[in-house]
Amino acid sequence: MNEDTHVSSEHPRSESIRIRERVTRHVETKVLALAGLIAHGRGEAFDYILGEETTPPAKKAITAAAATLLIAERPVLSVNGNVAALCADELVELSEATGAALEVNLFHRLPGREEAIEGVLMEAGAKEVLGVGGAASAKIDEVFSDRRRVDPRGIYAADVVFVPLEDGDRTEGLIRMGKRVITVDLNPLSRTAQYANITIVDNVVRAMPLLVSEAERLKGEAPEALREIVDSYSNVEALSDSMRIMVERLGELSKKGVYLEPHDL
Ligand code: PTJ
Repeated sequence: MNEDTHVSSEHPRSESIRIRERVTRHVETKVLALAGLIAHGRGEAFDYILGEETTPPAKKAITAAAATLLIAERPVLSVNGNVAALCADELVELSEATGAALEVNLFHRLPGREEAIEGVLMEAGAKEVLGVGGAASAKIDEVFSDRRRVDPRGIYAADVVFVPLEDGDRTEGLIRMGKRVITVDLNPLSRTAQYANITIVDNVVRAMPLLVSEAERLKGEAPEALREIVDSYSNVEALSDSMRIMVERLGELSKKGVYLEPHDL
């Protein structure tokens, strides 16, 4: 048994259940919005189709994302409830590796949530967290949710914003403001996945450690080499390849119908 869970590690879906238990627990701590559970379930469904592993197009997107963050002048990592619940440690590590600021930015700004997320990040080693309470005093025009409230020292002034597991319209708002947007989204059809400059179609739980190690690996490279990585990346190609992997996988499985080995019945 794992101390995080009441489910045995022998259970065929133990990792997925352990993650579910983590997000569920974070509803109680106020880190996660209730809607975050629905978002998580949607992600899981796409992950099933993807085959629950990091694909070659996701790896390319991760490399381009690391290079983009490293050459940015004012990069910011936007943190919502789901990402804080799932990868607080890696967010802090990525912030340290790239010099990006951490900013809480929520769709559901319910009382106590910003502070709860700030607490989780601080516990993971963050030195400063932007966007909490009155600090989110600037507004992004044409965004019609609480996400419009941003920190003038953070997202408002950023040139590159990392917005993992984002909902709809803010990505468009940020792009209209001239910022470059990087996202992680298992659903390549979502508005954010479609509008971002770099879309990592992968589970954030798998993508974040890879993004941190890629940022550490590329840290010493010359800016021209990093620029070359960014310029040669195509998000259209990455999305197209990710969708093709899903279609091909389903195509193969559909030939079998039953693809799991039967247990002794
Ligand atoms: O904490 P808040 O208030 O800012 O709210 C955060 C959520 C996630 C609830 C909010 O942004 C939301 O409603 O998002 P959506 O519109 O459900 O979009 C989230 C996207 O993330 C969906 O396309 C999911 O498929 C995707 N997703 C969910 N879990 C994962 C994921 N992508 C990668 N890894 C995951 N673990």
